[in-house]
Amino acid sequence: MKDAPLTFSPEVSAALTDGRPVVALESTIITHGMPYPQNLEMAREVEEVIRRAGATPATIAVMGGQIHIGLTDSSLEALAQTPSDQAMKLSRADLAICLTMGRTGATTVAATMICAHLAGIRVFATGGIGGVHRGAENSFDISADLQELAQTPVTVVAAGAKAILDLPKTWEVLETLGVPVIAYGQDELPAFWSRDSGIAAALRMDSPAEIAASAAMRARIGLKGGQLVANPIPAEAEIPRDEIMPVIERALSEAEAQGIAAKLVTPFLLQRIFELTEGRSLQSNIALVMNNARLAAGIASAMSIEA
Ligand code: PSU
Repeated sequence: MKDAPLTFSPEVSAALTDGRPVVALESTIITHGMPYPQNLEMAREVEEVIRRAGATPATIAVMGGQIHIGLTDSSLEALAQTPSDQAMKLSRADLAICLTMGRTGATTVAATMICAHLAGIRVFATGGIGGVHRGAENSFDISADLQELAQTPVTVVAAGAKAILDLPKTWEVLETLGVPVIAYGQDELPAFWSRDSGIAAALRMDSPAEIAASAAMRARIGLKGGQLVANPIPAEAEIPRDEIMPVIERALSEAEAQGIAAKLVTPFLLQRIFELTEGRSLQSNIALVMNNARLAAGIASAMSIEA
């Protein structure tokens, strides 16, 4: 893909040239996932967490017809201040169109995986992936993140799928698509704001080295697609399931009553849950992102030792 319109920051370019560990970060979480200024603080802090853990952060976004791999602080700030209705929320379907039109676009998990792979980055940290929305049997609303995990070879570290989704159906679809969902350090799948989902994990790993080795093995046996590492939120930051579930139910019924659909559903729900928990959900979200970034840096380091 030598013609791909990629612009690397000097920091990321040097790390990739030297074969040092790099962790990709998405930008939809900045434009559509969190309010300003907490989104900017989170975006800066997660980069620092990755640097402190010995890897190089590469926040990815589309601006001026280029896929930016690693953003300057002023670009990060501009993106964080862009109203959510002015930045495109990019998935596989709209990435090329955003580039062609020269618009500003924030990459979701799916689009970030595509861009990371183009750039030669094998690990990506986020908060929670998209998945099967509740009521999908009628709406057919299933995030393109799931298909992307099935076809693009990037290891994604998340705190599970966001608990606003239908989690059992999300894990079923991933299984059907052949995506390994690896619970990190526990036997149960995590549920974003909560450590436990009540769903047993089929796969479990306990170290970055094992996760790096399984990514390498997938390549050796010619399996396409990535891996999802489901990393539980730290105990001190979690909102237990019995506390968060009624809040989620209320936000979901408000979304339904207001006819919120398609790409607007996830941002609407995150915002309402933020309001209903008086900001606590955002603090948890930030804590789990940092935790995922640390683990991703460990996996990227293990991969660069292996390579
Ligand atoms: N993680 C978060 N907050 C977010 C997201 C991830 O902590 O807002 C974003 C990701 O970009 C993911 C998107 O791809 O939410 C899922 O959106 P949807 O459900 O519309 O596919």
